[in-house]
Amino acid sequence: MSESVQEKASFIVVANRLPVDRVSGDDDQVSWRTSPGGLVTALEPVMQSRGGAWIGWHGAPDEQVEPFHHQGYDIIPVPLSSQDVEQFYEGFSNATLWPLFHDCIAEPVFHREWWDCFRKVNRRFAQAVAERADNGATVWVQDYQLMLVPQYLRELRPDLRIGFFLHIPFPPPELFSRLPWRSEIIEGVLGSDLLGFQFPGCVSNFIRVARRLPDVEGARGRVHLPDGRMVSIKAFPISIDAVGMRDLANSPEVRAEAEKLRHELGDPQTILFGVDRLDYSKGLRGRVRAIGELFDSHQLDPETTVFLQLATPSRERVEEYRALRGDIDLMVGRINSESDSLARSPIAYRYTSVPRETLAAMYQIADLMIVTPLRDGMNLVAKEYLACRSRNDSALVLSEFAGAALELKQAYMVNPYDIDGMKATILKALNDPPRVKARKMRAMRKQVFEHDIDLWADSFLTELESD
Ligand code: ADQ
Repeated sequence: MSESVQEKASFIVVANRLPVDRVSGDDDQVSWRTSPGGLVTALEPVMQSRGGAWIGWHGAPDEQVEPFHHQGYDIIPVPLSSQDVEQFYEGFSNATLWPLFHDCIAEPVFHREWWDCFRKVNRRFAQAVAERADNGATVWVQDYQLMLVPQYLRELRPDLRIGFFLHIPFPPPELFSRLPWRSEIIEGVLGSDLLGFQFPGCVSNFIRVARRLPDVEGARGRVHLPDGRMVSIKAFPISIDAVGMRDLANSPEVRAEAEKLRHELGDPQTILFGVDRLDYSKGLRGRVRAIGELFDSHQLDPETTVFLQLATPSRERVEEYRALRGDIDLMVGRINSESDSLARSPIAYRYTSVPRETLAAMYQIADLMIVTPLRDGMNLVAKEYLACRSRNDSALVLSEFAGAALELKQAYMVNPYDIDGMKATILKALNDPPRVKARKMRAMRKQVFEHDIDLWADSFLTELESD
């Protein structure tokens, strides 16, 4: 395979972010490192075998980076100015669409300037793809930041096969209808040949909304447009590299790190674990409240039990995220300061991102994994935990509002708005007999290993490329 950037590509992935992070060496030499993440793991082999390009933003504003070749495929950076970051990314993507699509847990903000910028940047991405795509190429557009790209791209290049996958939920029509630009967004994604969602409820929500457009008809996974085109719409639940995650967790290095971590936590008998981006959709406030009350009432004993919560910094310039961070700091501080135990704090809370190895070690020592989003497209954390737990001696508490709940039916299911219900389920998950837990874990692990990320990518692309 050539090491130079190809002029044209027959397979293109376009996403808001590129799959690489810039690293500066001691000698100020700049290099690029593959970012960790399921999407990259899944799509790298496909791009390498087909000769692909990944088009997206490299992460720093007001900077033009030349295309380069990386690990067998091409990286094509699309520049964003500081104003684009503010209005397209932090604004329309993350303060309008994100809360709107997560059932309005936070109030969506509508600004006409943000919308104008969103259109402008989506055109820029579509233009970049149009210039790079070979005749008849397959293009896979990722996520809510690029919902207008399919339409703009089709206008420029009707010869392409265009797929779109939404990683977050698609809301019910009653909520989606609030969006002043609702028709434009729907027309935007309908530029695709195939539209993928995380779970079937999103498919029906979308079809109900699309049918409101003039002369559009839709039913049973298809939408027919006035120009005679037909768009297929289907659920493709995303997953993880289950074998890769299991092998990582079982490696001697990770096992050693797990032992070290357990010791650093004071060798507790029981470890409860949560790990999320610090996002209001992940249900952290309710989770911390429920566990705090269990410690307060001594239903959880701080002498023997620790709740380890890791939160990855996220969207720190968006107001809702700053407020959330402050709230969690306060709640954790209060619970820890009021604890009777002088030996250790009941909650070990870290606001940081950690390497995959450390995360795998944490999954290894967690007796109870707690995943309680108020709304989530899928939630990969739940699946990663299952992949790492070969001994079947632990339990997963899972929100019924995560896409993952539709596949992981044997989890200890909770309504994350119901604090008392969550407390009772956490205690039940800790105290159920080992054979009950083992049965649940086996069934869920089977589901995750049989439905991994390769299957997800293959089924989407096979469907997109079939006639
Ligand atoms: P996210 O909202 O980012 O993704 P999620 O599915 O939970 O949510 O994936 C988060 C990823 O980040 C996991 O792989 C996890 O291991 C990692 N991670 C979290 N905190 C970390 C930390 N402190 N250090 C290191 N790694 C950390 C969106 C949608 C989801 C959907 C995915 C994929 O919101 O619903 O599942 O896309 O489609």
